[in-house]
This record gives sequence, structure tokens and C-alpha cells, in this order.
Amino acid sequence: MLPISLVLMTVMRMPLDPIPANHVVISEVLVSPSSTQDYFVELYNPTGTAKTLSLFQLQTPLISLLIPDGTAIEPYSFLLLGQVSDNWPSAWVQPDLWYEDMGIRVNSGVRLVNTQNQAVDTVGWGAAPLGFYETTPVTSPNTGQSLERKSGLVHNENEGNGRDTDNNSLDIIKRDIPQPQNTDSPPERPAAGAESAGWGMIKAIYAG
Ligand SMILES: [Ca+2]
Ligand SMILES: [Ca+2]
Repeated sequence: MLPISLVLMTVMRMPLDPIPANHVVISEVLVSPSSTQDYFVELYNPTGTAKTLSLFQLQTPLISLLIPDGTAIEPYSFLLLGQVSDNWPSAWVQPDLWYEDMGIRVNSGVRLVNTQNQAVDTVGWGAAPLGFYETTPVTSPNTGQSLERKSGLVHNENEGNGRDTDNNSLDIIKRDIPQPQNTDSPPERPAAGAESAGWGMIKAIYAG
């Protein structure tokens, strides 16, 4: 029988699922809009405290978009950045921030950068360039599909988008019908007590 410390070490080395992230995440991106859509990036605060985005930047390989001084996201809430166009669907909520060109392209990525020039979160798709994805990019979406961050190991529509293992291919799914949410959208709280499947396994080993 293995010493208990070795058993525990083995368990701890398994990829635990940190739910939710303790920072603002990129929660949804429309990469390839149809002719009746336009580009957007949605941000989400999975924590119970307001988070500042004052003078942060949203960067693509082509462009850096400044988030205005004083911008913040309330707990479990959203912020929507959209591209100015005639194609913005009337059924969608309005962006909180408009940009003329968001610089979003196929085989690319977006990252949220803080005032210390550190990437807070990154999402890349297809053959994304280095620095614009986490571990493995998600595969390219079809036209009209958005990329959405999951709420947890199993995605639940009402529990936000707080899953962030820093592997885009594991954290991001595709939506056939995009759902941009803005600062006025109802908050979505991550599931309580969902620390990780790993904790359950540790408890099971001790119980056994
Ligand atoms: Ca991340
Ligand atoms: Ca959304």
C-alpha cells in the first residue's frame, strides 16, 4: 500500500478544475459574423467583488482597444464591447463600448491586458498566433457561431462563464445562436460549492 502522502501527491498533480476564475474573463466572442451580425467581445466577472477595467486594453494581433478610465464590472456581471455597424441585430442588447474596428479575424485571438501590461485572459481560435491563445486554441467556429466560455466542467446557461483552466480548447464551446450580454443583463452566479471534481476524489480516498 502506498503511503498516504504519496497518494495525496498523486491526486494533487491531476488537473483540478478551478471554478470559478478569480479574475475577469473573456466570456464570449463573435469571430465570424453573418451578414446580419457584427463583431463583439463580452467580458464577465465571475467573482463576488467589482473588478476595475480602467485603462485596460483589449488586444488582437492587429489592434489595441482602450477601455475607458473608470470602467468596472459588478459581481457576476458582464461588459459588452461591440463593433459599430448597421448590422447590429435589434434583438441583441446594445454594447457598453463601441469600437469602429475591433481587429477580429479568422485564425486569431483576443486578450485582455491590465495596466501592468499583463494578460488577464486570452482566447484564441484556429491557427492563432503565439501570445493570442492559452495552451491550445479552440477550433475555428462556423459563420454566425460565437465562442463561449463554459460555466464549469459541465456548462450551465444560468451559471455564468467562470471556467478558466488556461486551455482554450477545454474551456470554450461554440454557440449556434450568440448571446451577447451587457452591463444591464441579469448577473449570473457560478454554482456554489463547485470547487472541483478533484476535491471529491480526495474526500473519497480519505473516506476509503
Ligand atoms: Ca485564462
Ligand atoms: Ca454571453
